Amino acid sequence: MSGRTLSSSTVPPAGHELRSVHDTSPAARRMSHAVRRAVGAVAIALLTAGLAVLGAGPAAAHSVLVSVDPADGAQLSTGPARVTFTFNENLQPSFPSVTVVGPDGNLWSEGQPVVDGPRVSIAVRALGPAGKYTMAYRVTSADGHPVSGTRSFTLTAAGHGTPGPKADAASSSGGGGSGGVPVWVFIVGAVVLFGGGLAFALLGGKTGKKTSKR
Ligand SMILES: [Cu+2]
Repeated sequence: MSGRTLSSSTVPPAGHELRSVHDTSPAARRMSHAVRRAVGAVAIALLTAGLAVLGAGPAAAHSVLVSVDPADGAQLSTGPARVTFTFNENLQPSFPSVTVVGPDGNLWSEGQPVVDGPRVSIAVRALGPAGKYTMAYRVTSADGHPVSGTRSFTLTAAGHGTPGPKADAASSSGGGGSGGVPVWVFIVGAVVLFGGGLAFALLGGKTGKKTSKR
């Protein structure tokens, strides 16, 4: 009996509620539409934000090295004419650097690196000593960030080529030589300035004390 009364008492209100929803004024209906739209907009915003966060990795990533010729770890009996790094997208042509450094620490690449779409390459001399040659790249990614790395191949039979300059000397003269004032000049300058300021402050303090005493 109680169950029946419960059901009979609950059903009418439900129907009433339903009816009342249908009977709402146009203004109220517009309100609910607006709310639904707002909720939908928020949901879409959250979803796109989530996707953006998820997509941030790949979308904002640097250009990625896809392959190198000769292949990383290759065993070669004769040296390659060029070393070519290929990336997943076109590189920016600014400030590319590609070097091939031999087991003797000498530079075996020569000339300037060439950027061609997704590739950057450099000419290589006839090689010298057998052993590991390190191929290094530093390029400007499509997104403007620099990317760099090294790969290597092994020359199994010594060649008769003549090396370029020492890799260290070449890189330091290229990087620091034109850079101008070395760091130690700034350090000495800072020490002199600081020391001078300190001496002035101390002397000034002493004379101040003396004059105040008198
Ligand atoms: Cu980047």
